[in-house]
Amino acid sequence: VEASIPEPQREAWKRNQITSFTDKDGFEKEVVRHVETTLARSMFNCDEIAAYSATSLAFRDRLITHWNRTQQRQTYRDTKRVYYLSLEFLMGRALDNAMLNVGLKNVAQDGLAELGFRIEDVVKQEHDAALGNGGLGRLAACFLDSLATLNFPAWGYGLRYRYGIFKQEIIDGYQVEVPDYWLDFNPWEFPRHDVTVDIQFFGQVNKKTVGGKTISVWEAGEIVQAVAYDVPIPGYDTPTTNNLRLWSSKASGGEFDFQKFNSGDYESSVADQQRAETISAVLYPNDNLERGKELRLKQQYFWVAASLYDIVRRFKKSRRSWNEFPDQVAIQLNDTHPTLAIVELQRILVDVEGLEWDNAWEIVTSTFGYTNHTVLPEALEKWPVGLVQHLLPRHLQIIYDINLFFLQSVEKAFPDDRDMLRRVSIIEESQPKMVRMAFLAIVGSHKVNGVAELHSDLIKTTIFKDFVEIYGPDKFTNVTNGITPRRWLHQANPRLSELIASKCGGNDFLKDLTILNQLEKHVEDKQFRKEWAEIKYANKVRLAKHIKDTTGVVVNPASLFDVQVKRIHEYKRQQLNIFGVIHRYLSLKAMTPDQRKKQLPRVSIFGGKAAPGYWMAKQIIHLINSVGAVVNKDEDIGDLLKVIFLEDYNVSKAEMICPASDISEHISTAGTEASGTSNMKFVLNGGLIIGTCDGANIEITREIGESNIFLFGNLSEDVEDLRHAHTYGSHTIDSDLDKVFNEIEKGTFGTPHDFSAMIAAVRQHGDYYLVSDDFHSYIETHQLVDEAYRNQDEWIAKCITSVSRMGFFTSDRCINEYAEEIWNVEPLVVDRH
Ligand code: BZD
Repeated sequence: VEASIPEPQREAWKRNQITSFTDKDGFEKEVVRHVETTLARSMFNCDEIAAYSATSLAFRDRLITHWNRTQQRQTYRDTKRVYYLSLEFLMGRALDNAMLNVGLKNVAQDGLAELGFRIEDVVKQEHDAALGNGGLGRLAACFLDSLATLNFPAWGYGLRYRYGIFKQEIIDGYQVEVPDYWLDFNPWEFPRHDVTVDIQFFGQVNKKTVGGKTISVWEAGEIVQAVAYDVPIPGYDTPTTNNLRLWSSKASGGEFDFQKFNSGDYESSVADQQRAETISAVLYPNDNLERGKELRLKQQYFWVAASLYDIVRRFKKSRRSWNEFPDQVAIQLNDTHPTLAIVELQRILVDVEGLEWDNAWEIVTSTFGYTNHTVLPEALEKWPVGLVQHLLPRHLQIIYDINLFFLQSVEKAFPDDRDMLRRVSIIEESQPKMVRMAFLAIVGSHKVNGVAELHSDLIKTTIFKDFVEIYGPDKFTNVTNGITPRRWLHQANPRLSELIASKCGGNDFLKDLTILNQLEKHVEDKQFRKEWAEIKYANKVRLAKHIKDTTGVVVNPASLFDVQVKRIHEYKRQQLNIFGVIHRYLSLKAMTPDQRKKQLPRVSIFGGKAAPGYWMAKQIIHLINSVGAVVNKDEDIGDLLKVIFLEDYNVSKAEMICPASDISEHISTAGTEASGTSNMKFVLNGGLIIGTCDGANIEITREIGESNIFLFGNLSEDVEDLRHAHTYGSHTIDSDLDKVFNEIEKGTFGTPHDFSAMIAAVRQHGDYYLVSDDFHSYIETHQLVDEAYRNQDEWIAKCITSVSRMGFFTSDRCINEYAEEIWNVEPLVVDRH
């Protein structure tokens, strides 16, 4: 059925075009209408949740209009589009962001006040959309914001998990995971029951001859339906509203298998339905660890196949030749999770569209770009050949052919290096054989990038060294990560944003972050410094209240707030931090009351989730809480030291925590943290950082100046030798760290046995993360932090100077680099009406 309205009837549509509200009265009308009709409630029955729902629906209506127009414009102009494929989008809350991006937060604030609500309370009703683990997922969310703000015709593609990352509860000092069922009421998604794709699994491959040509036909063993759910992504201060399309799985052929149903097998038809829905049921909660689960591979293929079908369907509408595909389509792979897209596109072009292999392969490699986010070997994705064969028989054949042609070309170029073939083969000849997804991603893409300079250099000299020889250095590039200043400054820290605007000629800095450099000429301005300090203090008061409400511990906002919030991982070294805290505690205990009076009060704040199966990470959480339990009630210590573990760290908590930090910790073993992005968030919010020479810390130092950051520890080029020495030489533990261990073993922080593995990792098992090597320098650097903080005036000056030099770290700059160097796409200029 033709869905387009014929010309004569279109007049009526145009006459009735929806106009969205632009002022307070219009907004209030919409809220009341939604409360009374959509929600079927009234002023006698309207709580904050209802106010949140109605406000969201009012803004959602507004977004839809812009969203539809954006899609029409992009279809009409038909220029090259970018597709960002990510298994994770860690979006956080949408309402506040929508209000700010649309520029009507003040209108909503006034309107809600008249209707009897405080906007801050209303905004807090929203459940975070937590479809991600950490940095990788949040980066994808920042990128969507920048793509829309910069008017790029771009789509995000992901999975609509029924359960996002688990909620963390701390019970008796231990992490307990609780399912995150977030879809109860989600006004920000639109089910597209008409946009579905049948996805097949298992089965076998048959050869068929059609018109003298032999083609492979993949006969399905199982079919699952993908249903699209669309989420509007508003740009800041532009009508461009892009689309994030998330796929949800259900059994194909409707609610039930009617044959089974009619034959009386009702239970098994329901079971089939549930099995299909399992695919998009839950986000895997591991970050930087791959566990090779079949369901994970099913998720990957399900999402990739649905997305490619959609992309190809859109391309085909314009009736261009296949060779134009890379001129119309750029697909970015967020890590190796979507690497099967390379194989799937080759399959579509060869098996379905009948292109020759070489022609198809040229199109495929020109289309894809691959971003690597880690060098940790345990995080590099590999799938057993047998599993791929079983689940995706045709894809395995194609992978073998890709590998064959690739290895042939390598052999030709490096005839004397037999070992090279073994090293670079996409198939690892292990027991069992494995498909190396990163290698497949490199071979199938035209550009590979790392996410910070050091990291991009490291991948070129370590894990991908051979590929640099094979393809030359130009295929490998760096795009240093960035963050969106809209969410991470304007939304998270409205008072600081306003103060900055008052010195930078208005809000333009939110679209061109280099304008922050205008702050520098005000550094000496006493009044400005005072206001700056007041805002920081107010943000600390807000966090102190949250700490009191959630943990019962009272902290003094005048203390130095020292924050480490991120996923718990040995390489991120929260253990180094807590050992340092114990060292501080022991030093304070050893002082006379008079000496103590001269010490600077400090609050050590931790937060972050451990993967449910990561035992050591859970022990670290337990130690932090055990230390807190002792220190926080020690009357000798009082305000001088408090140790806090904040439960359930997530995006919305980060928005409260970042603005409240004086110093934050980014202390990974050198060479392990690809970039880090919270380091940028903290500095942008007027906090200083203590860090190792790792990831983006290095570029942050270059931008803000060495005197504005506290760097410590060994360098990445020394790591290998140190590790070697630990294992093969004599390994002596730092004497201060040894005292810390002895105290733990005395039972000061509870049953010593609970922490024996953490200590053994350093003392007996080679101290892989160099905790002992860096301990002394870490402690010394914290003393420098204390000294620097005593001079508040200078401290504030450092903070202001740092913020003024953070312009580089906007995700807008990143997206422009990707657009120019990898995607070759241009923004679609829009007029505002
Ligand atoms: O990606 C992170 C890196 O560890 C950070 O250094 C970097 O800043 C960000 C963004 O580039 N990687 C992840 O967050 N990785 C994962 O969450 C992940 C998830 C599933 C599987 C493997 C890794």
